[in-house]
Amino acid sequence: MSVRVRRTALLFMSALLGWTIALGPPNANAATNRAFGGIAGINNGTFDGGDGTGEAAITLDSVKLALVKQARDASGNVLADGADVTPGQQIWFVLYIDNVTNFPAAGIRISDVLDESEFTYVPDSLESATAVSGANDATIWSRAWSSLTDAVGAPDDIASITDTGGPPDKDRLTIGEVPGQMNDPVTISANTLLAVRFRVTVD
Ligand SMILES: [Ca+2]
Ligand SMILES: [Ca+2]
Repeated sequence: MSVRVRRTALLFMSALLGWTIALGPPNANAATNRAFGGIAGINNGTFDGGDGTGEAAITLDSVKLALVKQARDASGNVLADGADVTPGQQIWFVLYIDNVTNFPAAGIRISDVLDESEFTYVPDSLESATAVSGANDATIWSRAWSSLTDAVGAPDDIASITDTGGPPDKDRLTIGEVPGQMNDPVTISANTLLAVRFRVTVD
Protein backbone atom coordinates (compact mmCIF):
# COMPACT_ATOMS: atom_id res chain seq x y z
CA MET A 1 0.00 0.00 0.00
CA SER A 2 2.69 2.48 0.91
CA VAL A 3 4.35 2.04 -2.45
CA ARG A 4 1.10 2.67 -4.22
CA VAL A 5 0.36 5.75 -2.15
CA ARG A 6 3.72 7.24 -2.86
CA ARG A 7 3.53 6.49 -6.55
CA THR A 8 0.08 7.98 -6.80
CA ALA A 9 1.15 11.11 -4.98
CA LEU A 10 4.07 11.46 -7.34
CA LEU A 11 1.80 11.01 -10.29
CA PHE A 12 -0.43 13.85 -9.14
CA MET A 13 2.57 16.07 -8.78
CA SER A 14 3.96 15.21 -12.18
CA ALA A 15 0.56 15.60 -13.75
CA LEU A 16 0.25 19.05 -12.22
CA LEU A 17 3.57 20.04 -13.66
CA GLY A 18 2.61 18.66 -17.03
CA TRP A 19 -0.57 20.59 -17.41
CA THR A 20 -0.80 23.65 -19.45
CA ILE A 21 -3.73 25.92 -19.57
CA ALA A 22 -4.02 28.82 -21.84
CA LEU A 23 -6.82 31.28 -21.86
CA GLY A 24 -7.84 33.84 -24.39
CA PRO A 25 -8.33 37.52 -23.72
CA PRO A 26 -9.30 37.10 -20.05
CA ASN A 27 -5.88 35.76 -19.02
CA ALA A 28 -4.07 39.07 -19.02
CA ASN A 29 -3.67 40.83 -15.74
CA ALA A 30 -5.27 44.17 -15.21
CA ALA A 31 -3.84 46.72 -17.56
CA THR A 32 -4.59 50.22 -18.52
CA ASN A 33 -4.74 51.14 -22.16
CA ARG A 34 -4.47 54.77 -23.01
CA ALA A 35 -5.83 56.08 -26.22
CA PHE A 36 -4.13 58.97 -27.94
CA GLY A 37 -6.37 61.40 -29.60
CA GLY A 38 -7.43 64.96 -29.55
CA ILE A 39 -10.11 67.51 -29.96
CA ALA A 40 -10.44 69.71 -32.99
CA GLY A 41 -7.41 68.26 -34.69
CA ILE A 42 -5.06 68.80 -31.77
CA ASN A 43 -3.37 65.56 -30.75
CA ASN A 44 -3.12 66.37 -27.09
CA GLY A 45 -4.02 62.91 -25.86
CA THR A 46 -7.36 63.62 -24.37
CA PHE A 47 -10.98 62.82 -24.90
CA ASP A 48 -12.15 63.79 -21.46
CA GLY A 49 -14.21 66.90 -21.21
CA GLY A 50 -13.03 68.18 -24.52
CA ASP A 51 -10.93 70.81 -22.83
CA GLY A 52 -7.51 69.31 -23.38
CA THR A 53 -6.90 68.53 -19.73
CA GLY A 54 -8.26 65.01 -19.40
CA GLU A 55 -6.77 61.67 -20.15
CA ALA A 56 -8.39 58.86 -22.12
CA ALA A 57 -7.89 55.62 -20.22
CA ILE A 58 -9.53 52.23 -20.27
CA THR A 59 -8.67 49.76 -17.53
CA LEU A 60 -9.01 46.08 -18.33
CA ASP A 61 -9.50 43.85 -15.31
CA SER A 62 -9.14 40.11 -15.57
CA VAL A 63 -8.64 37.01 -13.47
CA LYS A 64 -6.67 33.85 -13.97
CA LEU A 65 -8.92 30.82 -14.05
CA ALA A 66 -7.71 27.75 -12.20
CA LEU A 67 -7.67 24.25 -13.62
CA VAL A 68 -8.74 21.63 -11.10
CA LYS A 69 -8.06 17.93 -11.54
CA GLN A 70 -9.67 15.30 -9.37
CA ALA A 71 -9.50 11.53 -9.15
CA ARG A 72 -12.83 9.93 -8.30
CA ASP A 73 -13.94 6.40 -7.64
CA ALA A 74 -16.55 4.66 -9.76
CA SER A 75 -19.33 6.28 -7.73
CA GLY A 76 -17.95 9.75 -8.19
CA ASN A 77 -16.49 10.19 -4.72
CA VAL A 78 -13.41 12.40 -4.82
CA LEU A 79 -10.28 10.49 -3.84
CA ALA A 80 -7.96 12.21 -1.42
CA ASP A 81 -4.51 13.10 -2.67
CA GLY A 82 -2.38 9.99 -2.25
CA ALA A 83 -5.42 7.77 -1.70
CA ASP A 84 -4.89 4.04 -2.07
CA VAL A 85 -6.03 2.46 -5.29
CA THR A 86 -5.66 -1.16 -6.41
CA PRO A 87 -4.51 -2.65 -9.72
CA GLY A 88 -7.47 -3.35 -11.99
CA GLN A 89 -9.65 -0.73 -10.32
CA GLN A 90 -11.29 1.80 -12.59
CA ILE A 91 -11.29 5.43 -11.50
CA TRP A 92 -12.28 8.70 -13.11
CA PHE A 93 -10.19 11.76 -13.68
CA VAL A 94 -12.19 14.97 -13.73
CA LEU A 95 -10.76 18.23 -15.00
CA TYR A 96 -12.70 21.41 -14.58
CA ILE A 97 -12.43 25.15 -14.96
CA ASP A 98 -14.81 27.44 -13.12
CA ASN A 99 -15.33 30.74 -14.90
CA VAL A 100 -16.25 32.83 -11.89
CA THR A 101 -16.40 36.03 -13.90
CA ASN A 102 -19.36 37.80 -15.46
CA PHE A 103 -17.82 37.45 -18.91
CA PRO A 104 -17.25 34.52 -21.27
CA ALA A 105 -13.75 33.00 -21.18
CA ALA A 106 -12.68 32.23 -24.74
CA GLY A 107 -9.75 30.30 -26.16
CA ILE A 108 -9.55 27.72 -23.36
CA ARG A 109 -6.84 25.14 -24.09
CA ILE A 110 -5.82 22.24 -21.86
CA SER A 111 -3.29 19.48 -22.41
CA ASP A 112 -3.01 16.57 -19.99
CA VAL A 113 -0.65 13.63 -20.39
CA LEU A 114 -1.63 10.37 -18.74
CA ASP A 115 1.14 8.49 -16.92
CA GLU A 116 0.91 5.12 -18.64
CA SER A 117 3.14 3.48 -16.06
CA GLU A 118 0.27 3.96 -13.61
CA PHE A 119 -2.95 4.07 -15.59
CA THR A 120 -4.50 2.77 -18.81
CA TYR A 121 -7.11 4.87 -20.57
CA VAL A 122 -10.54 3.27 -21.00
CA PRO A 123 -11.50 3.85 -24.65
CA ASP A 124 -14.53 6.02 -25.41
CA SER A 125 -14.91 7.24 -21.84
CA LEU A 126 -14.48 10.96 -22.54
CA GLU A 127 -17.42 13.10 -21.42
CA SER A 128 -18.17 16.73 -20.63
CA ALA A 129 -20.67 18.63 -18.52
CA THR A 130 -21.35 22.14 -17.34
CA ALA A 131 -22.59 23.44 -14.02
CA VAL A 132 -23.28 26.76 -12.38
CA SER A 133 -20.14 28.47 -11.14
CA GLY A 134 -19.27 27.39 -7.62
CA ALA A 135 -20.96 24.00 -7.91
CA ASN A 136 -19.68 21.53 -5.33
CA ASP A 137 -18.21 18.09 -6.07
CA ALA A 138 -21.52 16.26 -5.76
CA THR A 139 -23.36 18.72 -7.98
CA ILE A 140 -20.72 18.54 -10.68
CA TRP A 141 -20.96 14.76 -10.69
CA SER A 142 -24.76 14.81 -10.84
CA ARG A 143 -24.87 16.93 -13.96
CA ALA A 144 -25.84 15.53 -17.38
CA TRP A 145 -22.63 14.33 -19.04
CA SER A 146 -22.33 14.26 -22.82
CA SER A 147 -20.12 11.81 -24.64
CA LEU A 148 -17.12 13.10 -26.56
CA THR A 149 -15.25 11.14 -29.18
CA ASP A 150 -11.69 10.05 -28.52
CA ALA A 151 -10.84 11.15 -32.05
CA VAL A 152 -9.57 14.59 -32.93
CA GLY A 153 -12.25 14.56 -35.59
CA ALA A 154 -12.73 17.27 -38.16
CA PRO A 155 -12.61 18.49 -35.31
CA ASP A 156 -15.95 17.23 -34.06
CA ASP A 157 -16.08 18.22 -30.42
CA ILE A 158 -14.08 20.01 -27.74
CA ALA A 159 -11.74 17.18 -26.68
CA SER A 160 -9.70 14.24 -27.92
CA ILE A 161 -7.19 11.71 -26.67
CA THR A 162 -4.41 10.21 -28.74
CA ASP A 163 -1.57 7.73 -28.43
CA THR A 164 1.77 9.50 -28.47
CA GLY A 165 3.97 6.48 -27.80
CA GLY A 166 4.88 4.04 -25.07
CA PRO A 167 2.12 1.46 -24.51
CA PRO A 168 -0.35 1.28 -27.42
CA ASP A 169 -3.09 2.98 -25.42
CA LYS A 170 -4.13 6.60 -25.68
CA ASP A 171 -2.31 8.95 -23.38
CA ARG A 172 -2.60 12.60 -24.40
CA LEU A 173 -5.83 14.45 -23.70
CA THR A 174 -6.40 17.88 -25.15
CA ILE A 175 -9.33 20.23 -24.78
CA GLY A 176 -9.87 23.12 -27.15
CA GLU A 177 -7.63 24.29 -29.95
CA VAL A 178 -4.34 22.79 -28.84
CA PRO A 179 -1.72 22.90 -31.63
CA GLY A 180 -1.10 19.42 -33.03
CA GLN A 181 -4.34 18.12 -31.59
CA MET A 182 -6.94 20.70 -32.55
CA ASN A 183 -10.44 20.30 -31.23
CA ASP A 184 -13.40 22.62 -31.43
CA PRO A 185 -12.68 25.94 -29.72
CA VAL A 186 -13.81 26.21 -26.12
CA THR A 187 -15.55 29.22 -24.63
CA ILE A 188 -16.88 28.96 -21.09
CA SER A 189 -19.92 31.12 -20.52
CA ALA A 190 -20.00 33.63 -17.69
CA ASN A 191 -20.47 32.15 -14.22
CA THR A 192 -20.22 28.65 -15.61
CA LEU A 193 -18.09 25.64 -14.75
CA LEU A 194 -16.92 23.32 -17.54
CA ALA A 195 -15.87 19.78 -16.62
CA VAL A 196 -14.36 16.97 -18.69
CA ARG A 197 -13.94 13.47 -17.32
CA PHE A 198 -12.49 10.17 -18.47
CA ARG A 199 -11.95 6.75 -16.99
CA VAL A 200 -8.73 4.84 -16.46
CA THR A 201 -7.78 1.43 -15.14
CA VAL A 202 -5.12 1.34 -12.44
CA ASP A 203 -2.18 -0.70 -13.75
CA1 LIG B 1 -13.25 14.33 -29.98
CA1 LIG C 1 0.47 5.32 -25.38
